[in-house]
Amino acid sequence: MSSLQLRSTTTTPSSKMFDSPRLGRAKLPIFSTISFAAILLIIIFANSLISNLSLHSVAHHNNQQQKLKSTSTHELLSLKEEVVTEPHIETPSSKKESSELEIFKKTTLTTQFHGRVTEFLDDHCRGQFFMTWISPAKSFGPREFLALESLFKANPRGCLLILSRTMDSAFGFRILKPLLELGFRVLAVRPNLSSLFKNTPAESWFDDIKTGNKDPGEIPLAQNLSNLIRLAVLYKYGGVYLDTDFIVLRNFSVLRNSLGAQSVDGSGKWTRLNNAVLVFDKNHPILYKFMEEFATTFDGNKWGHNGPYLVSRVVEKMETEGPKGNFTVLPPMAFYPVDWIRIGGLFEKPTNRAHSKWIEAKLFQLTWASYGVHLWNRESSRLRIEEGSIIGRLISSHCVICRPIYSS
Ligand SMILES: *[C@@H]1O[C@H](CO)[C@@H](O)[C@H](O)[C@H]1NC(C)=O
Ligand SMILES: *[C@@H]1O[C@H](CO)[C@@H](O)[C@H](O)[C@H]1NC(C)=O
Ligand SMILES: *[C@@H]1O[C@H](CO)[C@@H](O)[C@H](O)[C@H]1NC(C)=O
Ligand SMILES: CC(=O)N[C@H]1CO[C@H](CO)[C@@H](O)[C@@H]1O
Repeated sequence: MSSLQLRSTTTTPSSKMFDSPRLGRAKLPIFSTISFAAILLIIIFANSLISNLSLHSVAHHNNQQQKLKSTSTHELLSLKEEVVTEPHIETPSSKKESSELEIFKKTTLTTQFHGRVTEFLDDHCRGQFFMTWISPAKSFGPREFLALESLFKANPRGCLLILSRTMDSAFGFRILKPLLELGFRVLAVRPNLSSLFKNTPAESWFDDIKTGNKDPGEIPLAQNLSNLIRLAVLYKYGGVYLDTDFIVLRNFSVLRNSLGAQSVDGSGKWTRLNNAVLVFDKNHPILYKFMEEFATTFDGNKWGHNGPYLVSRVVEKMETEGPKGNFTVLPPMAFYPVDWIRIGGLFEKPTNRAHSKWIEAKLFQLTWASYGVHLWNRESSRLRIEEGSIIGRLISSHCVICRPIYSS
């Protein structure tokens, strides 16, 4: 109960709108009791999280914490949310053009792809991290850079490979250079999709798209490719995939073969998984299944169909077939501690005492119980980071270069 009440002091209009009336604003006098209870709960929770329990066992201890809102509201709202993390995408305007897309072009860089990746991911990497970037390099802004900083703050020995045609350029190099100068290992690589998808279920799907046999749909192909590339790159090389709107708060070395739920029902059973964070060993069978599902059910016109819905579909199927698969579904607290609807609240400066206390408690909770925070870029990219806000404070304590953020 405690963390529910804790949430209710959020001041975003949108969250008020969706809170149930019985959760109305918390009153000041009860607040310290609540904070105390919350802290206890969080400590218990953090411990169970750290010991890497499955969603079910964690939820068993904490299911009262997870009652967010009714499933029907959720279903209604989730339609809007499963959108893009990357704006400004080049759109193929017709089928004919698809074979001429930049992303299919052969260049010296694409032919060197596999060699560059294996050379970069050497024995000195304490973790292999991957991101994709499909927008122009000039759109890789301060927010995305903060995601990189937070990754290296908590995982200084990690190696980050950004699969991107646009960032694998002189311009992209200039963006990443400050991190390289500090000794962090990051490289943007233009992918060779044929070699990435070779000997996977994605191979024939990709051939069809390339030759124009399959309609890529109205929604930009590149976005859907990003959903597939993350699966293929983990399948081929193994490691951690992260969206560029994910602020890392913890060292990922304890995680293996895991993905996260973004929502759970009253009993603690997940209702939607997300693919913004994926941690898998090379050749993990579930990645193969994800790609198989992608290739057989691809629908370029349905929001989320090849992304978050896809991983949810496959995992659900596997769970109904019985316990197997050797992977862990982590509770929302792990990667998606804040619902996309409420994400705005994290960007707001404290407005009164109750709000300040709520911010402290939330920061404490995030710091101890979450591996990171997905920022739902679609909802939050235009929000200003206010001074003293949760995001502002998290970023100041999880940066490595630490440029001023309150203007960005
Ligand atoms: C991708 O790599 C393969 C070798 O692995 C090479 O034969 C092919 O030409 C490359 N394709 C592109 C587009 O560079
Ligand atoms: C994670 O933390 C451990 C222990 O502090 C450290 O040895 C390891 O290098 C860290 N991982 C990364 C990727 O930096
Ligand atoms: C299951 O995954 C764990 C790591 O998450 C690994 O240590 C173990 O060997 C795997 N077991 C099987 C049967 O693949
Ligand atoms: C069929 C399908 O999943 N299309 C997707 C293309 O990419 C966007 C962005 O990720 C998705 O929202 C669409 O659903």
